[in-house]
Amino acid sequence: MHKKISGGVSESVVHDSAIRHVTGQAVYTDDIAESYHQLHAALLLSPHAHARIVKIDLSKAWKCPGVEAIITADDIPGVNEVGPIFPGETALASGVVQYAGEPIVAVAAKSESEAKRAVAAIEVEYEVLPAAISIEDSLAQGLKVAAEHTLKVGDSQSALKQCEHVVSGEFHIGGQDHFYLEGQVASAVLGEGQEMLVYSSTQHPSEVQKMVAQFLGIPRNQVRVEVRRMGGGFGGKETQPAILACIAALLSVKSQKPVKLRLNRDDDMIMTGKRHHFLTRYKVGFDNEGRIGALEMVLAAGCGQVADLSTSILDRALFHSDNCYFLPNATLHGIPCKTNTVSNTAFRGFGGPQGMLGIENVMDHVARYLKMDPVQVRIRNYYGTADKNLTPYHQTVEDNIIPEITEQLLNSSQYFLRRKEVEEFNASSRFIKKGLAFSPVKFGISFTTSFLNQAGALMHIYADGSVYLNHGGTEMGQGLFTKVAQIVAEEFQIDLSRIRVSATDTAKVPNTSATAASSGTDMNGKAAQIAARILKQRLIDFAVSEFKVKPEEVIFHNNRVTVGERRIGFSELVNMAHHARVSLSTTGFYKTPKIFYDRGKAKGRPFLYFAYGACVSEVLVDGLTGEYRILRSDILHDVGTSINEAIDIGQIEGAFVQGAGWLTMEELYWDSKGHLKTHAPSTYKIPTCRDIPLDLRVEILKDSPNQEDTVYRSKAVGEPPLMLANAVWLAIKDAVSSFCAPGENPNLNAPATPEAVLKAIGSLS
Ligand code: MTE
Ligand code: QUE
Ligand code: MOS
Repeated sequence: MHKKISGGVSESVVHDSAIRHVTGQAVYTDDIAESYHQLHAALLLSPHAHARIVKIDLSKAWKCPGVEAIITADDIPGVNEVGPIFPGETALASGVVQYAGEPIVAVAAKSESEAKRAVAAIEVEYEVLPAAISIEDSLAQGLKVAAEHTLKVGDSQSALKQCEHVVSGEFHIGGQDHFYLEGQVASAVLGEGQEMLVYSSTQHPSEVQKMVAQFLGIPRNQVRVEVRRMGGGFGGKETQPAILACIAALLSVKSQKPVKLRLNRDDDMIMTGKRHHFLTRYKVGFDNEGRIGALEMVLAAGCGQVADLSTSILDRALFHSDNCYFLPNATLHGIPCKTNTVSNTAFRGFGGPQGMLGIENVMDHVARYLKMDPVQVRIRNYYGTADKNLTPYHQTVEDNIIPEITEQLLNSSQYFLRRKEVEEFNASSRFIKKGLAFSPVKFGISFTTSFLNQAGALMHIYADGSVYLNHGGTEMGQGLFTKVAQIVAEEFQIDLSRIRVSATDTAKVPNTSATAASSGTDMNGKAAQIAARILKQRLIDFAVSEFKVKPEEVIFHNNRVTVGERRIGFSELVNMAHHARVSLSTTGFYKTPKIFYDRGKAKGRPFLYFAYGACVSEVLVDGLTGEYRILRSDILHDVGTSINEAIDIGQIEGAFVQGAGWLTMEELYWDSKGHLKTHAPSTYKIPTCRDIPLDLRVEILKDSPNQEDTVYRSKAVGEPPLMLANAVWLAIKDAVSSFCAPGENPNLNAPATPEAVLKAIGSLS
């Protein structure tokens, strides 16, 4: 057999920046060398949740030392607009402020502290207006950021009347701060001819380019956005970075100097959007075996002051309100509630986690009501074949592997044996109870807005045989650059070390989509593969004419090319092709096939395929304090054929722990005036190494290639495993329920903080 290349597809190579990450050599936006006349910006944020701006007095601020530029909404030469879907969303408040933390004035000065001192000298007069803070406030007043939306299959209203049992309930699902380690930052550098170069920590360079161009009133070809990496994005850097970039760019134009705007942690948490919190209400009808006959569910999403991506997020929540379960009759209704709080935005899972937790809570309610094991109820309701595979959005589920995953995981985790042990333990322990839960995951892959499913790549082979690649995706720690480079190495059959992926740059690949919806590798990997195949074909054509062989006699393997009887080094062939005047540069373009969605009819095939997984979690709950530990979590997750198992396992572990944080300890609290009280790690607790399961067992599902023609039959992995953490919340709920009589369904909200756990126990009879 041939010797293999080093770093091809399916090899667990380390992240291309791993060493730089841990040695501090990785360059983030704030680390880029500053110019000698660099300016730093600071923002004045609204102290009120809702108010009219009566007067802004900048006279004292202008007199502060070091000040070089001050801007308000009145100074914008183009349009004050950052709305990703709907117009009317501003970078700087104009006339009114709609949340506490909204930026009103920006100052650029020689140092950050001088800029902050000038901000403190700004005088603003407000006329305070009434504010809606909670989802309940918003529902009562009928405030919305966009239209309501419904998915419908069958006839839930009449079916509910036929069901043997009907139960209903409601619960709150909290939001979540992204808590990326690197905060939001943008650095604008004005070049010759008023060209604007923006270094932005963004998942969406093309959108930053578009918004900056609009803001300054110049064409997009005058704006270039570059991002080498982010210190985490998690969805928080899809739309939010445009606000900072627009402000930094305009300050740069006004001062004619480079300007950097970097938020500190408190301002970042106060000013930028988070995961949507939800109020979920349900009514479910089922038979004696726990089979669901009808479901009506209302998802009220707390969107904040403007829409941002809320409509798409609520859509995705509705699309995941079935999870793995066949609902013959369902009406799923979404309400995008407007509140005078920061506009919420994308966060890993993009509404999917909230939708999925809703139905998981329903499954639990049904099982407790019938006094059945929740696993049995779940399995009984799984999507099946033929007449049991239609989703509420009328896509059929054709790649369902959740039954196999379930069987394998229940066995490997010894679920039923441990269920007995938990019951025995609980029978003999009065104040400390154990809880055990199983939860499946099915997550739809593709942007549900079909046109976003496109990606591009730019590839050069230099005459020495080294390969330079740029694609539209951004690196935020998820390992995208590494995976795409592995794909290119595999295509050319050359070592990974010969491939360089350069910083994402709007001048190299234009009009890109956000790196989001977990589809970074699916799409950019394909675009790079297409580019590589174009160049490879040119090399084959060259070899065929040069050496008079048939195309099939040209074979790439282990850094060499076999051409008939000859063996030529890859770089040698490249150099020969160059001398024969063969073009060694190309673009690659990919668009996801098969997908479409008619939002008006709420029908279509929004997803190319589904990613699956399941988790069993066991917890220990102290009924006197509400405190708990996750004792053990077993995960079996589907990544199709893995491009890099080490990276995939990292994604599964990271997403699961992030999900567990969301559902257990991360609590956002706004007071009645709309001030976020949890705006620093002192009051907002993310999971640390002490909070992960004492025993965490992660397995990738073996021999499960993607049924669809994705790159090397892999599956997206970025978001789906976050929802495995539903099992942790359900396990806590299971422990809570053992403090009460059989058949009762405790009313537990998310996050299940110790306070929420105590409240749920206290609410029981
Ligand atoms: N992993 C790390 N380390 N950092 C991140 O910011 N973002 C997640 C996920 N994994 C994120 C991450 C989110 S929200 C998405 S959509 C995907 O990565 C995006 O990258 P991908 O499509 O290349 O998987
Ligand atoms: C998942 C996502 C996104 C999505 C849909 C998904 C996402 C995103 C958008 C979006 C939709 C409409 C727009 C736009 C963006 O949709 O991240 O600019 O006009 O940005 O299912 O992750
Ligand atoms: Mo991820 S929420 O789609 O950036």
